Amino acid sequence: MSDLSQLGDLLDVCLARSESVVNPDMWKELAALRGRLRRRTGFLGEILVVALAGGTGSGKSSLMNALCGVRVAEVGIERPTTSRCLAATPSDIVGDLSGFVVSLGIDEMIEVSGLDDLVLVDLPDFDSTFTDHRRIVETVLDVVDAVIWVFDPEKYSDRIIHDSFLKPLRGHQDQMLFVLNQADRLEGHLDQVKASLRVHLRDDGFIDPHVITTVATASESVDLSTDELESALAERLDIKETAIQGLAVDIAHAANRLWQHIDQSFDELQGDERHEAALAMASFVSLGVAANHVAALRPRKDTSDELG
Ligand SMILES: Nc1nc2c(ncn2[C@@H]2O[C@H](COP(=O)(O)OP(=O)(O)OP(=O)(O)O)[C@@H](O)[C@H]2O)c(=O)[nH]1
Ligand SMILES: [Mg+2]
Repeated sequence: MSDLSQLGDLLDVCLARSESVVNPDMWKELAALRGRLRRRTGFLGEILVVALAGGTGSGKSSLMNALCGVRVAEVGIERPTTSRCLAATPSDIVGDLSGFVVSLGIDEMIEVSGLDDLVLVDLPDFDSTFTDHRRIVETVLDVVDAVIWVFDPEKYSDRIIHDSFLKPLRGHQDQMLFVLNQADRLEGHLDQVKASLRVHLRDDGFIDPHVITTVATASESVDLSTDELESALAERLDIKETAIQGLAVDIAHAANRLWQHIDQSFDELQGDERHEAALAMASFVSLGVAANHVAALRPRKDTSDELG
């Protein structure tokens, strides 16, 4: 079990054992921390879970293969090629994935030795006629850390993508990475198309959208180009880790505060009340140790971002 799931379980135990023991406001603060932990970590706290979304043929599966360094997803000429959800995961975390797999409705998982801190989910396209596809994309957004929206040179201004998907999701800008793929096909026009895509995204309601360009298939004359996207993903993981570290510090402080709060009146308690208070204090000690452990695992950064 991961450190973060363990921390979540300990928080649940503390909440159950302390409800009748501590002051209700303090208990509510603890419950709020549990909510923040759940939201921040999704199902895989130490890993960035990223879905690839976009129109059919934009190059989602090709980009997944390029990021994995091996061919894991089917790439095709006939559309749509991908009709099922496929996840590529680092090899050693499959045991932690069951909740995630169920909630996303993932059909197939492939372990990729080259992936470190990244789970990639190749989604079916969302402009084909299968309403099922749209449902999958919508479900995924609640669970993943980031979504890479893959555009191609032909359909980057597609109304379905902008009106039905991106506009309603403008509030989730922090989760989005916009990629213009097949950049090799835009020789001489790349800057122009990039600027035009930025205008569309601004019209959708995204503030100062950044567009990353990629080449997801190599040929004799063209190299793969995914460096900028990989840097952006690494940056996302840093932000996520910093947020989790800050949350772990808050949980450690809360555990300490609640332990002291119970301890102050402990001597006056008798019988069952004393027993319950002792159990709650023991749980808060374990929680404090676990939270300090999670906080110490991650490099400390100056940013005091609050994404919870
Ligand atoms: N020139 C060029 N072709 C690309 C690039 N990326 C993908 N392709 C081609 O575009 C076609 C579609 O790629 P896929 O990766 O199957 O696209 P997809 O988005 O997964 O498509 P669906 O599964 O149908 O939704 C394939 O023929 C790829 O070889 C690229 O960067 N440059
Ligand atoms: Mg595909």
